[in-house]
Amino acid sequence: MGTEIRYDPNAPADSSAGIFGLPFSYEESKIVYLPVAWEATTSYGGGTFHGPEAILNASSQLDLFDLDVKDPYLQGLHCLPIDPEIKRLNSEAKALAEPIKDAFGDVKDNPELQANLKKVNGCSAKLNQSVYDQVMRILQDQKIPGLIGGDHSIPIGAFEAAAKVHGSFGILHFDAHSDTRNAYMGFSDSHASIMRNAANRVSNITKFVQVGIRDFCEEEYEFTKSQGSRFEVFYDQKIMETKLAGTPFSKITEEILKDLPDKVWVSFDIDGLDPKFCPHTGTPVPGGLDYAEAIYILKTLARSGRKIIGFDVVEVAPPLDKDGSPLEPIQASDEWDANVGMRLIYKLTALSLASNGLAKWQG
Ligand SMILES: [Mn+2]
Repeated sequence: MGTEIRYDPNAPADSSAGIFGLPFSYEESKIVYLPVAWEATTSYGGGTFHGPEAILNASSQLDLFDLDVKDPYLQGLHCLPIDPEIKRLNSEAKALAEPIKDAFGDVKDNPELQANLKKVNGCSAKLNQSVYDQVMRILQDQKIPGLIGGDHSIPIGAFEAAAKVHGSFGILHFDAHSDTRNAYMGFSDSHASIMRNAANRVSNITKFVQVGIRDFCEEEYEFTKSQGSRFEVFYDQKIMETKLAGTPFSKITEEILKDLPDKVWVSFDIDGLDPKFCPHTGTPVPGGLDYAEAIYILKTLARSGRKIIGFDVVEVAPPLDKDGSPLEPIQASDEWDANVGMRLIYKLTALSLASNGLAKWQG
């Protein structure tokens, strides 16, 4: 078992190497990341299109030693290239979506906008198919997929592939937003609809546990309630009130995890965290989890005997200049969002491997 390694983790990273400065090929790797540069339907701030590239650039700064899991990188970590065709499709869809967003999705008396909307939804369908195909290949090759967004619309194809390969599973969803809107602004695959689409399209997802939710509309509140025990929402306000009243966070974590099934996909919208960890994300909301709290929940999940079958980290966005290009990181703060994102991805990687028995726990 394991890849024969000729790699010195104590040496500074070679910046020409792959993610986290590592040299592994697809074939040599147990974890394969799929970067998805996509923000066609984002409604507020842009920038998450540049998330994958920013995260890859920041990732060479990481020290590979992990206090929880022994040498996670020894199992091979490989990032697929950012697909130029998806970038092109994103630009096309974004340009078509712009006037629809300007009209707040009101297209009913405007045949031109209706045609645009149809095309945008067609672009999303192509993206979904591409993600499905690539995640299917990763899963069939018995590797664990990790998606790097991009906006939160990107993992639907991955959920569908996971459902085919794994059968039933649950989603542990970190987010400030419920993401259960019905085709927000008419977009069938809005980032604000991902969990509703997952619920409607993927019957094998038997449980949704949502954590950190603090920005949602009545329609979403009613939708999640209408799903009965399939949806369990841990609103940020409830978590914080319970914590402030003196309940230990370990107890809160136990509550969050207790009804998840054996197989779990982690869908992590970075804005589930306190915005101090993601100041440039598209739709920041005050409140949210501390980084250490999120990691504690994930570690407890991985330690519980459940398997993490895959994950996505989405909505990470670097700061942009006036023309919408990412700033050259001239100071550490320019890289902060990507720095947090890549560390979260590495921790999810380590915990996924350990939860599947592919890496050992430390001590
Ligand atoms: Mn989201």
